[in-house]
Amino acid sequence: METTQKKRILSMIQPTGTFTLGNYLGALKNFVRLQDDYECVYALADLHAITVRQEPAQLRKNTLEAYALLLAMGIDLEKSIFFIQSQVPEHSQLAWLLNCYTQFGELSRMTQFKDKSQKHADNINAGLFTYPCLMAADILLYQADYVPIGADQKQHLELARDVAERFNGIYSPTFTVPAPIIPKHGARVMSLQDPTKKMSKSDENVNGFIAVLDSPDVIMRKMKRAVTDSESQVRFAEGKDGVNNLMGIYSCITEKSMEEIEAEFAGKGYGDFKTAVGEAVVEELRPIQEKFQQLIADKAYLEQCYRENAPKAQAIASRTLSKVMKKIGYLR
Ligand code: ATP
Ligand code: LTN
Repeated sequence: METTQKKRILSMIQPTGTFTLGNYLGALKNFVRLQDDYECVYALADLHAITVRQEPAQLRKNTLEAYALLLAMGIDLEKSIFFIQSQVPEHSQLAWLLNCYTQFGELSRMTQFKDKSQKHADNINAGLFTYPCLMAADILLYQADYVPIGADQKQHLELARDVAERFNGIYSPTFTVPAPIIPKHGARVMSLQDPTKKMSKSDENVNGFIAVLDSPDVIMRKMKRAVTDSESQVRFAEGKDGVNNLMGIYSCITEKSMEEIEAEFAGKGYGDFKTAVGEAVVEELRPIQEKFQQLIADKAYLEQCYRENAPKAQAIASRTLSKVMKKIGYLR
């Protein structure tokens, strides 16, 4: 019998295009790191993806590539469960139930809804609005203790906590109330072109983001073009958003502190600094890119992996859903 004392982790990412350095440093790198100390459950949030219109063939391609890319980054199926959300129907089922324990006012305060409805003014669908209920279902189904996310998802996690506490209060303890894990550096990687905005894969200016699969040449070029300031001194300070951002990226990869980075580049210009950051990024991503190319060539292996992992996730999710339905008063 399995007797595990490990706390459980759950996190997901939407398979909506190539992942950026922001996704990697803010969330995905942590997914990999946490696998030894926690029981981890990870998934591709393809149900979430359709809050924005997706072309069917492209969604299929993105999902398979995202699956390969996360394996390439080091998600280890011997240690963790890694599945595709739409293959475990309990997510949709619990999401509906949680919709009825979430207030319109709470959802109206979500900043991502406000941002995305501005960006996609022609398609402000109900799913975009109730998306945090689906995210709460994702987390609560697995009784997760911790959820690794970037800073932009903190508000959604707080809503999941509120809904869990509310449900537990109305009935009896049912859900574990989850806590976020947000990295110290990398939690909010900013655009290289406008360091007051978060780095985003949907940025129309491709120089604003580095994609995890960008070639070394492209990475170095984008780094060299990154917006800095006129001071020409590598130090972490207010008003130096561009430099702060590059220092954050460098720190996240090399694990050097801001003081160590300032000392390393004392007396040097931004040119040397950008080259060093660019090279660190290239070296960090190189093994991931190589592994990705091997994995994406082996579709049969990928299919076998996600097919095996869905029932493992479902075994956990269905237990929680059953408990919830019984408490609400459904005939079983
Ligand atoms: P889009 O740019 O289309 O809004 P996204 O890049 O934000 O999408 P998501 O799937 O929403 O991608 O995010 C996946 C994970 O990556 C989340 O945990 C999120 O917090 C994290 N993340 C996204 N962008 C950044 C960023 N710039 N810095 C740090 N973490 C990020
Ligand atoms: N909403 C997240 C993706 C996501 C997620 C989750 C993250 C869906 N379900 C559960 C953590 C836990 C996003 O858009 N970044």
